[in-house]
Amino acid sequence: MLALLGLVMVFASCGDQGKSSSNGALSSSAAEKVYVAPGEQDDYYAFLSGGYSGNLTVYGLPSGRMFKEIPVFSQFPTSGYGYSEETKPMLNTSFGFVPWDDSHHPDISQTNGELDGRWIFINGNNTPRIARISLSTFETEEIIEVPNSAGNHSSSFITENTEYVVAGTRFAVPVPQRDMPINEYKGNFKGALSFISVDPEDGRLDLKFQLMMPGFNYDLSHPGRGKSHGWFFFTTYNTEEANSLLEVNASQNDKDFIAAINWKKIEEYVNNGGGTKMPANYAHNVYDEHTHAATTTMKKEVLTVDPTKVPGAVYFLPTPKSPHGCDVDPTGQYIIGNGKLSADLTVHSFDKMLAAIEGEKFDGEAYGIPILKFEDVLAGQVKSGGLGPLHTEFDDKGNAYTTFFISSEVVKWKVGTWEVIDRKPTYYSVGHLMIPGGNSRKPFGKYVVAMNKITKDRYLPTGPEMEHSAQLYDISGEKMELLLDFPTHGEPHYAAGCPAELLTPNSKKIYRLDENKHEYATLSTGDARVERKGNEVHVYMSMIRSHFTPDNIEGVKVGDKVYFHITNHEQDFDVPHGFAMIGQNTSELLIMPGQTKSSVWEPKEPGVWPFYCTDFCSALHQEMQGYVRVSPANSNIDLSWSLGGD
Ligand code: RUQ
Ligand code: CUA
Repeated sequence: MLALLGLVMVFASCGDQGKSSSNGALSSSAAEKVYVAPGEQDDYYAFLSGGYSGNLTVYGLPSGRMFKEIPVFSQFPTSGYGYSEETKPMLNTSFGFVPWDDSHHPDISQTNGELDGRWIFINGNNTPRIARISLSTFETEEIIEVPNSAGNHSSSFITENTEYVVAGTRFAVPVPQRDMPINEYKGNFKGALSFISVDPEDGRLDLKFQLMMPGFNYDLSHPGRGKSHGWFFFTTYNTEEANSLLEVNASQNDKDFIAAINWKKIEEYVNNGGGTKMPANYAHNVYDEHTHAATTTMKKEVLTVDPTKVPGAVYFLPTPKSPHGCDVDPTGQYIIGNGKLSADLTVHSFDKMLAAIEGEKFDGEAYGIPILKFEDVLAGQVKSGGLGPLHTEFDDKGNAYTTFFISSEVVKWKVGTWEVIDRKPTYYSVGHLMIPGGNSRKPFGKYVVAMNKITKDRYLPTGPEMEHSAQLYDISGEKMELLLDFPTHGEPHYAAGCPAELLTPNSKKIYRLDENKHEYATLSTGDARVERKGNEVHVYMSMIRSHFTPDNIEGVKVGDKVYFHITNHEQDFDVPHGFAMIGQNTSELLIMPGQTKSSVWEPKEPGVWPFYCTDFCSALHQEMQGYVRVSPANSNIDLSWSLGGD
């Protein structure tokens, strides 16, 4: 099998030099379909995970224009996220300050199974975390660390009323972590599936319970919806529980499992006092839109649930060949396992699953969890003719679209008859794909975006590495039509999209100055001042086009820690100001209208040191500057500050 994969990969990656003749040069109608004239706006938002950038990028469809990079798990000097005093706590973990992660699967909040456009969630895969981002401010508002986990990959998918966002561990680990021989993995490591509740009002996250599953690798997951609401489905691989050379050793079993979790049942069990509290240590970081600052709370306990203690809550559905994606169709009836070492897709039936459970027709058990019979739960197989299926999305007309990594294509097939309707090449080696709303009861079946792993010849070369590439297809007709290539940033895994009008009315334009509750805010220029507390100097500064108040400061000494707390007094849309100080060992601050941000500077040498606004904000932006006089440590020059000589 591996030799075959290798062969096909070589074929797939070298086969298409330039555009193949069947696709031809793009017709002018394709160009018109993606052309968004100057001044006009796109129809859809697309949020692409940034993969190893740790962030989330925002695009418009159909133009493929990138609008923004939202910093989530990584420090972002462009805005000062993770550098400013207010945002540093967002990156706290039980491992200390961790300023990077690998972000994978964004998912937009839902109400009644439809996108509601309130928040978007994304997982940090490396140091397990889940983030919640406001779709009004486009800022990361909350990050919760996930204990007892590693490789937080089968995340961050939400249930149809955003009751929970789940986080499943890819690497099984000892729970609790301890010093033990690696080769005693089998039977001893655990795979935690975490259910994090989302407050319906303010979105606050709380780790409600962790299901301690056998030590398989939990790869991806999707919620049940409609009739299967209340269930969650997770693919597994390495049911062999190998701890070395997984490439070979985790491909031994003909079938791994999809784990079907009745989370409603477990929720009930937990609400009735079930589960075991276990000591833990994990960070919960919350950013407040009114104080403009984040705080970290270290949580010390987690509620764990042993699946064998809740009869009827967890079952295994045998699924061939090391399945990757686990996708549920808009009706909630079908659960698709994308066996990445196989050519066929396996589709399980929710109704059949319930009947098999009812009839107690089991095919043995694994660690006390009943295994259902493959034939009893199988709805059908898609004989795709492709190789290496990874992920499936759905449109609003009963069709499914599956990516094939090895054969580098998107295959369209009919849900229910399983017949293949169309296939189109991707350039190259496609991973995820996204249809706006494609993971909900109500997809918007106009476009699909394919996110590819290999770019090669699609763009002008940029040295040994090229940004990954996405392809946009029109899927409104029977056949898919390739419309556009566009580069992406980092490595997009999944993406989430929605109609533009779902978000635009609520998009925040400014922060109101009269609602600014920052403890160091300077709400009127009369309050601007400089205060000394021992060797700490706090500068209460305001900014407006085109000056800082104050802009001359004297009496600072070598050895001081100077905190600049700067409030932007603008109340106009899209008028941030920046702040940067020469030699400062941090990034700039980019401060939104009405917002306060702080950064620290430790002057090393006596002198007169300038600062300036980094964002070209007015015709007199270049005049938006100032000086700090720094005297020797033993100097007795008093603190003073001024603007325009006053
Ligand atoms: S993965 S290319 Cu991180 Cu979602 Cu499948
Ligand atoms: Cu303010 Cu430039």
